[in-house]
Amino acid sequence: MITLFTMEREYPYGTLRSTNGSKTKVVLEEKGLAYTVQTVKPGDVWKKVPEVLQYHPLGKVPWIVDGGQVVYDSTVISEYLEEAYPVPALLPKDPVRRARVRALENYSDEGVLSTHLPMIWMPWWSPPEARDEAAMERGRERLRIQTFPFIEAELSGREYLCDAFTLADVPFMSVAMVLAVDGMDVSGFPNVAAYFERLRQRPSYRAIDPQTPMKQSAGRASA
Ligand SMILES: N[C@@H](CCC(=O)N[C@@H](CS)C(=O)NCC(=O)O)C(=O)O
Repeated sequence: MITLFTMEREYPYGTLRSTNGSKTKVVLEEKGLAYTVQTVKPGDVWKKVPEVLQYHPLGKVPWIVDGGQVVYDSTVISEYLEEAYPVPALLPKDPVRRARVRALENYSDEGVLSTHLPMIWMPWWSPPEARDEAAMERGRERLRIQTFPFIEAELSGREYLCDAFTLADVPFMSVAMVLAVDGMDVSGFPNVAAYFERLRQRPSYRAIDPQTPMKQSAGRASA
């Protein structure tokens, strides 16, 4: 049984989840693996307490424990799960296509999940009166100017970023989750808008859907 350590918290407008932890949850779900979720207190992550640092030396989530083995960093976890549990495959076999998947996954991690997206997502974890709306709008503007034109073009003639659903699409499951709460209008990017709807229709999205309460999303295979 795999244990996923991540941050999740219930709010009146839905269950908010770590975007990187959500990546791991989606991969576990797509592979149909049995897992349980242990929530880590956001305060313990921000304060980098020893109980977190002993598992993740950067003091972040997610990490997993699989058969006593600790693996941290969502991208490394995805690659680990792909190698340890190869069916169904989330990476193509062809080296050129594998490189495309990895490049797009890296683009989303570096260019969206660790940059523009937290500008929108972090304030949702605070009370409405504490939110800096102007900063949130700057995050949306960066998605509009930098991210969505690129993704719109990459999706031309494709349902997913590398044709079939792969690890390249996993970070965008988290973007779809964030924007479901935020309500950002993406209609100016028809391929992107249809892609988000397609991602939200996948059974694995249910585990990170803000409408799914914490206790119902702790790994369907473990219930
Ligand atoms: N590259 C890491 C990034 C992990 C990350 O930034 N996680 C956030 C939560 S989504 C976190 O723990 N932030 C706390 C911090 O940066 O101190 C991954 O992909 O797992």
